[in-house]
Amino acid sequence: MILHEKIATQLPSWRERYKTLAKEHADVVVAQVTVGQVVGGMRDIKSLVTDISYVDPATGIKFRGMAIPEVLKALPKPRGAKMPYVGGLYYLLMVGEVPTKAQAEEVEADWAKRADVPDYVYKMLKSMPKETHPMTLFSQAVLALQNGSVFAKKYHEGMKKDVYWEAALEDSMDLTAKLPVIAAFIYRMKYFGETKKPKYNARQDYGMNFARMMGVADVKGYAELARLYFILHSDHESGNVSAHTMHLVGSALSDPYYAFSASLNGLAGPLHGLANQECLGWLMDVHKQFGGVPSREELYKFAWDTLNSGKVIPGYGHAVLRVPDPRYMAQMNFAKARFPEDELLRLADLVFDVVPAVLKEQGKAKNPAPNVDAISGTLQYYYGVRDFDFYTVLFGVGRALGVTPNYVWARALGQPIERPKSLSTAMLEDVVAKAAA
Ligand code: CMX
Repeated sequence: MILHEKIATQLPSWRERYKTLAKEHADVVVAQVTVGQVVGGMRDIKSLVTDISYVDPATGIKFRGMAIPEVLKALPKPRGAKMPYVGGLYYLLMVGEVPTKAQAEEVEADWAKRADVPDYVYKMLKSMPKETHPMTLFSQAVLALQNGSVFAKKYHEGMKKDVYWEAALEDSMDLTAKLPVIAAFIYRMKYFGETKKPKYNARQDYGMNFARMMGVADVKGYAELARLYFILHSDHESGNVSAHTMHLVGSALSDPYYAFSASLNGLAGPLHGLANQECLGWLMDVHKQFGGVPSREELYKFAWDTLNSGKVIPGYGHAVLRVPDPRYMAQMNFAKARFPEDELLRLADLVFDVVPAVLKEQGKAKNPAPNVDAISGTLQYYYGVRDFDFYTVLFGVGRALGVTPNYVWARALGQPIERPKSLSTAMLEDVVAKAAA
């Protein structure tokens, strides 16, 4: 397998660098930790290592050192497509190099061979109550696949530590190959009552397969969006809930299925992956209230009304970023190039014009600019995927592409089990008293 060969070649030098840090520089101080950070969700504490992606507050996410526009330009594309092969992005994240077209196609071909989902998984999904949330179904399906984990099997057979990553890579390829099939099945079953097994076509790429299996009207257009969406949602450093959960659970040597199912459960939370449906909901509220796109003045007032009622304006602000999220910009550019006249898109664009000024006036948000969620639902809606509660499943398919390379490299570098230290409230008060003395 091409990813295996590449990682195997790079591994000795990475292991050497990692070992040097751990053995020779273990006592070097990285940063101070404040009481605010301890009681504030460990915000910004520099305590994770990843070389897959980095969020730069001033420029946004970088995948293996490359900004979003660079990634979209440099990665090879299927014939006739403007958006890159998802397999090319996976190659980039796994090995840190831009693949040739042949290399990206090799990953895609490997996925096609692994995309078959066992019957018992479909049976299990079909037996769940109708009102089950699609994220519950998605996470359950991933957990059900754990039965086939190469990592778990080899671990119990006594696999040596220095080859953990090989089994992790096998599981990661199997898992990411099956996710679009499972997601599309859940979509057709839940919202259309169809339970036919989706068929992955080896002659089509990941994005096209997903679009076709989803049964949308404009398969070609939606395939382009799927490629973009999965790439943009893949990775965002390791501290966010879904990525960190994958890392934490994986650090116990739970296999990639166990770890990713847990990661999805975190993604399902309203403060994480669920935000995109709230953003579209807010836009729809505006649309409904004014019977279309309002004037600037009307929108200005509506935004203030939202703030005055004690709510946040969804899709705006960010914990780390201090500029418009490049993932937002990439999706906005995509939509403007394809359906500039769409009413919801025009509304989203007006919001981009008006809301940052309102948030600045209010003076609370550190970043009044839009984040990725401000627009992603609008694009899905345009292509007919209108069941809001499904959007987090889409996010989950994309997120797997980032968290599995992190899992593979964590095993390759022998990253240990996570075990931060807890303090009691009294101990923390004691720290404060001593600092004041
Ligand atoms: N509307 C209204 N108020 C906002 C705001 C917004 N969009 N964004 C931030 N604020 C407020 C915060 O609620 C906070 O108020 P308090 O001091 O009263 O608690 C203040 O501004 C300072 O917050 P911050 O430091 O700028 O932002 P945080 O790091 O605490 O939170 C985030 C970041 C994204 C949760 C926040 O901006 C928010 O709630 N945005 C709206 C929801 C949203 O879009 N979520 C999707 C996030 C996507 C992602 O993480 O990738």
